[in-house]
Amino acid sequence: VSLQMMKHAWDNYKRYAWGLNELKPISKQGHSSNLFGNIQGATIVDALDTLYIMEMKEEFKEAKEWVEKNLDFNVNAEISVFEVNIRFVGGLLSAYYLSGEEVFRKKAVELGEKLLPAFNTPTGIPWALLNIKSGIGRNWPWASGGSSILAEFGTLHLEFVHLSHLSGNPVFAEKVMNIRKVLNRLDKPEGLYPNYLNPSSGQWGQHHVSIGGLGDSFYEYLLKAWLMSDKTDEDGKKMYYDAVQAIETHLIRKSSGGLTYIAEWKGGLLEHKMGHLTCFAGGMFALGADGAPNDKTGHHIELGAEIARTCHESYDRTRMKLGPEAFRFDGGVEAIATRQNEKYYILRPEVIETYMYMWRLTHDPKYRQWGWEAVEALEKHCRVDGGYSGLRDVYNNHESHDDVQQSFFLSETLKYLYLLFSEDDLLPFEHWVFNTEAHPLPVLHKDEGHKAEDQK
Ligand code: DMJ
Repeated sequence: VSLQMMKHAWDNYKRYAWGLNELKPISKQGHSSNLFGNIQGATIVDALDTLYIMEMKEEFKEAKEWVEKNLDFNVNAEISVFEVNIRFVGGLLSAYYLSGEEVFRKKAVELGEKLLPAFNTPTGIPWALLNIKSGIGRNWPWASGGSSILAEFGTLHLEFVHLSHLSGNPVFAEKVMNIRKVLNRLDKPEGLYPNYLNPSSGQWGQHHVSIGGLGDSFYEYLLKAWLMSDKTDEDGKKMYYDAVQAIETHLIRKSSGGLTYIAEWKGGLLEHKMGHLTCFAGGMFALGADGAPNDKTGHHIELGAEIARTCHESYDRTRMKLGPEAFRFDGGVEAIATRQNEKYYILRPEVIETYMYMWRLTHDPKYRQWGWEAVEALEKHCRVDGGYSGLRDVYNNHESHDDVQQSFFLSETLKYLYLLFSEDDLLPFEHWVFNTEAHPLPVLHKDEGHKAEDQK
């Protein structure tokens, strides 16, 4: 069924927004996000590997032809380094590793080179925003005292290691290893990583800590860097398990109704709120369980299962059976959004992502049932004639559509659903890690040198 969903999402993108970044499924036209500047075709590049995995051969071929003829990085555009890395570099790398088509390798390396000037800061911690023509970078004006964002500069590692691997140019890997070095030199409050770091002074900004937005994929990439290195990256391993220890001590709490959640930390005070984005952590804890120190494997699986259950509750306690952007555990509620501006659902993948990891790692059938509930809800409330749309309020009786079909719906949400209902030997975890946009990258096996490219 996720294949039929993919076809509906793709066909409508193709009909109404071909070559543009995203589709507006209600107004049936293109949607351009300033995250990608003038770079076009986000949905095409994000969807390449999903099309490949689902064996949608015609569509993959059309997408490849578009990339060959039209994907152009010689534009005057200010882009988000993080978004372009996870969607475009990640999408091109996966398309290359899966299909072996040289054009994807070439474009990935070309784009990687365009991103390098972002690292020209006193510390080497990259800027958030970069003009890829002039090479001038800056940070988000709203970020604490000119800081770079942990989840942005901390979510380049996997792709940059592969860029060095595929280009033979060590510069990419050097840039991300230097980020590690800067982080390792700093004192961490209570062992936690603040979301903000100033790239000029090398000092933390505000002491806000989150496993959701602004922090999330930094932690994910520590674990996955270790897994992708065939468990040779001991530094990544240590940083991951130390961070999880601090998160458990300071951020993870249980509600009076028995739901485990991950709160946000602001200078030592907890905000009892969990974002939809934070729900990815259930899958992360389970994926990292195998290497957990001090006999904690079972404990990390259990933690993953608890987070999955809480996030399922956040879906189940809505009218539309799709989860809100953020839910709270205070003021007499549990796993429910209380503020109007936190009640929306924008086709995000994190809860389904966690179901997929939990299913593969435990084979408890409830994860497939929960995934199926999400499919039914998406079909009922998000599917429209012109594609799939996000919702403004998941507690309402009537749908109010936001009119955006996010590119991550095709790269992540539908891919994770497909994997949830596939056999374990499709992209097995021993050989592949998924970047934070669900683009699979091969594990670089110790003894096999450059043979990793051949793994399908
Ligand atoms: C995606 O771009 C990635 O999953 C990212 O890590 C977080 N935000 C979206 C999906 O919600």
